[in-house]
Amino acid sequence: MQQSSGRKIGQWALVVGFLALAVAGSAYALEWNLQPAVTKIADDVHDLHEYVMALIVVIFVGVFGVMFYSVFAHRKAPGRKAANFHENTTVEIIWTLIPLLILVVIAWPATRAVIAQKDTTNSDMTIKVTGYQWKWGYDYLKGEGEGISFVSQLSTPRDQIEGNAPKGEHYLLEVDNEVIVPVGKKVRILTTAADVIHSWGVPAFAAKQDAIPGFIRDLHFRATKVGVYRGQCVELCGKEHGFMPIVVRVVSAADYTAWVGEQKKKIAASADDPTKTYTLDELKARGEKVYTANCVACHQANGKGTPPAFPPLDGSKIANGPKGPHLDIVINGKQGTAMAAFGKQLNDTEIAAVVTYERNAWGNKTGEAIQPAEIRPLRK
Ligand code: HEC
Ligand SMILES: [Cu+2]
Repeated sequence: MQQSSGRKIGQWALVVGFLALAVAGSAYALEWNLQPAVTKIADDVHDLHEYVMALIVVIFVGVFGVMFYSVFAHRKAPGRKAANFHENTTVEIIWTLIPLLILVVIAWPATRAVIAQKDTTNSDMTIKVTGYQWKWGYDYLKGEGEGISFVSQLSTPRDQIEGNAPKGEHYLLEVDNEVIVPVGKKVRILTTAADVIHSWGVPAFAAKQDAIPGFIRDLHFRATKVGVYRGQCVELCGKEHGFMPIVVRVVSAADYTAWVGEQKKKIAASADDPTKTYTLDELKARGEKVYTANCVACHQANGKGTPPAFPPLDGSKIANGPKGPHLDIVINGKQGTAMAAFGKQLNDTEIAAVVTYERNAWGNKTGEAIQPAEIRPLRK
């Protein structure tokens, strides 16, 4: 007797402890709800969430009510004989039908929401999103902004990440180049990736889709409110997975047009004119940049390469011989080796510049300037 009442007190203490924890927990996490919805779909998802939640509460109270009542009312007393009942067809039919009904009333609206979420037809504009370790590339493919493309990277200072500076308001949720879209327009996003699987998602839009190398998936959203909405890569993609946020800035139609105009001007200003003639020094300076961005990983900044895998360019027969074979290997690559066909990645000016640089850097002194106009005829 003594022992069992002690155990009872212990059990009650446990229950009270859990309740206290739950209350304290929810008071602490004041922002317990989903992010405010900014699209019709997100609205539907919230409604669905609340509806299912209510349903679950009813089921919870029903099931646990019966259970606790049974435990209490039919608890075992000394000498009591247990009731013995089997195979009650009515009860079996009821307990099959009720869950079936519950499933239907959940599945019906849920399926409708999922179908609406997947319907990417009739979009006003299309943006391709490419996941990289660890940043996002954006290419505006259809609509007013067609031709705009940029890379968007985390802009939180390293000091904050390493704990040497106080954390900012949008810690790890801020980027250098935001995705700009107009309010009220249906935006279709194509997702893909260049290395491993990433996933593009913005909770306020209820929009999320894996970005898979070699595949194109799509999603859409139509933002109803101007504002800045933040998301993150939501597929574990390696060491900096938590450092590739997504920031979408929804602006008015007029602001969007202005932004597009600005971007187009920038593109025009930075475009290379493939018919222009440059001096040797101009080509070398530009070529060094192209080389640093595209070639140092294998051939090294000092041109010595890492033989035998990656040959040195300093003193190489190709970089010091006739320009034909040199241009050929850079434009077309070398099949079966790591030397890629850079003709697909670089424009005429960049190829002319990098080859000129290689022919005049380190110990290489051909004194030869290769002009962009020479590249076009060599492209296949
Ligand atoms: C991923 C590694 C890699 C990168 C990046 C790379 N290369 Fe190469 N490159 C190679 C390999 C491997 C070879 C040797 C191919 C072979 O077996 O002939 C090579 C050969 C060459 C050669 C011929 C050298 C010789 O003497 O045989 C030239 C010229 C060259 N690369 C230029 C470039 C330029 C210009 C870039 C940047 C735009 C570049 N490479 C980027 C791997 C690379
Ligand atoms: Cu990722």
